Parts: sequence; structure tokens; C-alpha cells
Amino acid sequence: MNIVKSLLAAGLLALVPALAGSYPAMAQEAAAPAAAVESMAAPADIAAANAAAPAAEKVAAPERMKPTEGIGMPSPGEYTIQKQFSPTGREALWMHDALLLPIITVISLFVLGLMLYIVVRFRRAANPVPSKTAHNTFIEIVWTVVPVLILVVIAVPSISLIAEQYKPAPKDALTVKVTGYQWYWGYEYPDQGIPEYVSNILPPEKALENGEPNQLAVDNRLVLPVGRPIRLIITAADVIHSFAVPSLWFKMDAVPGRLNERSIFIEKPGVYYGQCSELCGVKHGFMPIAIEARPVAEWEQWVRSQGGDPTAKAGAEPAKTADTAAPVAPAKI
Ligand SMILES: [Cu+2]
Repeated sequence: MNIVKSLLAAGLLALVPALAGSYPAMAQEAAAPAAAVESMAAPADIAAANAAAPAAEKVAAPERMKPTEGIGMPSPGEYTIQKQFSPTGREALWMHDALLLPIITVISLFVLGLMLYIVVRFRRAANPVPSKTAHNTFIEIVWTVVPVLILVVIAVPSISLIAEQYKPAPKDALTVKVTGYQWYWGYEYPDQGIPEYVSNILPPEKALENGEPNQLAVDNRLVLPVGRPIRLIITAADVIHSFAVPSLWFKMDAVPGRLNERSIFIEKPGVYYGQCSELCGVKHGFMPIAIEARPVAEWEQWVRSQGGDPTAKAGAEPAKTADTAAPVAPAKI
């Protein structure tokens, strides 16, 4: 009798995988015996799968990037805008250095010269009888038209720069959510499946040990890919903060209950530092930002090391999305 029972049980077990395959609704009930059958049937496959599984899950994070002196951070004695590493940043720096600064310098020197000339030429000692001139039509037209022309020259690139800065990121951009807290930052990669992690300031001795600038170094950096459009969605959980990285020409307020969006594009690998730029409380000056920009392959390695999927959704090519969507679909049911 025992032999008959065993045979019946074996027959039922043998049927289970077929049932599970044909009727997904029954898969849940059948899952345990099916697994038992599989483990008996193909030990070699299981061993191979076990060997492969940890390798796929545990990807080592790339080595922490060392910052370069003077890049992505302020330099000693620096009095102008930091060197820029994004297209809008370079355009803005050009506008500042090649357009605004020369115009401001020329106007300031012209006004200073004019004042010195007036002080000397029309001084009281040289003019015992003051002039009674009240109007000069030509000069009045000149000092109205010339400033208008100067403003038009400034306005044209200025308006296009503003439009460029706030242009929404393309659809396939990488999305990262940034949240400001009193007094640290939280970063989340929703499409890659990386939950929010927290970024805190490093104590001075630790920053020194790492070769990083004090008060700008953080424990967990925001890791972003180079040469790929990125959409930063910025918010706050308590009070208003501001996410600002000068060398990437980026500043956006983080407001509780509101999602602010701005795109960012980094041209060169490196570590770029910034700080909260909104007075947010006693430790406002101690919530720095550190962005680690890596080549795409290294960034993907980092995402895998955090248990995320770098090819997920928005970042993938249309063809890849179709490929990955097929096996992923049943898991969602
Ligand atoms: Cu803040």
C-alpha cells in the first residue's frame, strides 16, 4: 500500500509544474511542491543558480572618488564664479565674463572719468559765474537711447539663458528625488528602485583624512552619471531649504509640500560640492551637498551595488525597455 501511495504522490508532484505553467492562478498553491520537485530534479542547475545569484546581487560599489583641488569647490583667494561643468553653466559664465563684466567696467570707468572731469573743469574757483544751462536735447536723447540699447544687448542672451535653465528634462532623463531635512539631505532613485538614503556632513578630522574640503564633505554622496540628462525633483520635509551646487550652475529651493523640478547635465566626471542656500535653522551652514559624477558604466555599477536596476524604465533605450518589460510583467500581477 505504501508503494502505491508513494507512486500516487509522485504522479501528483510530477503534474504540478505543468498545472502551474498552464494556470497562473494556481501557481501560488503549487509553488511549494513545484520547488521541491525542481530541487530533486536538477541539483547541478541549482548549484549553478546559487553560484550566480550572489554575484548578481552583490556588486561592489566603485571606489570613492577623490575630489580635484579647485574643481567643483571654491579655491583660496577666488573672487569670481567657480569653473563650470554644465552647458548652462558655461553659457552663464560666458555671459558674466564676456558680456556683463566688460559692460559694467566700461560704464563704471566712464562715469568715474565724467565725474573727475566735472569736478576739475567746473570747480567753483574756475567758474566764478556759474553756467545757467538747463537743457540739451542732443545729450538727453543720447543718455536715453544708449542705456536702452545696452539693456537690449544684455536682455537677448539673458532671456535665452533663463529659458535654457528651466527647460524641462527630456522624457528619458534619469529622475532623482532630493529631500531637504533639518539638517541633512535625502536622495532617492525611484526608477532604479533605490530607496532614500541620507547624506550627512563629515566631521572635520574625517574630511581631512579623506582629502576633502572641510564643511563640504559628506558621508553618502549623490551619485550621478556624466553625459546624461538628469531630472532633479526637489522638496523638503520640514522648512524651506535650497539645493545649490555652484560649479554645476544649479540652485533650486526645496519647499515642503511642493515638488520643484529642474534638469541638470554634468559634462565631466568629478566631485562637485554645494551647500544648502536657504536659512533653515541653527545648523543651516552644516548641510553640504556632494555630487559624485561618474561615467555611465561606473554609475550603473554603483546602482547595482545599491541593489538597484540601472536599466529600469526612463533610462533605457526603447528597444531595451521592450526586452526587459516582457519578463518583468508577470511579477507585477
Ligand atoms: Cu537647509
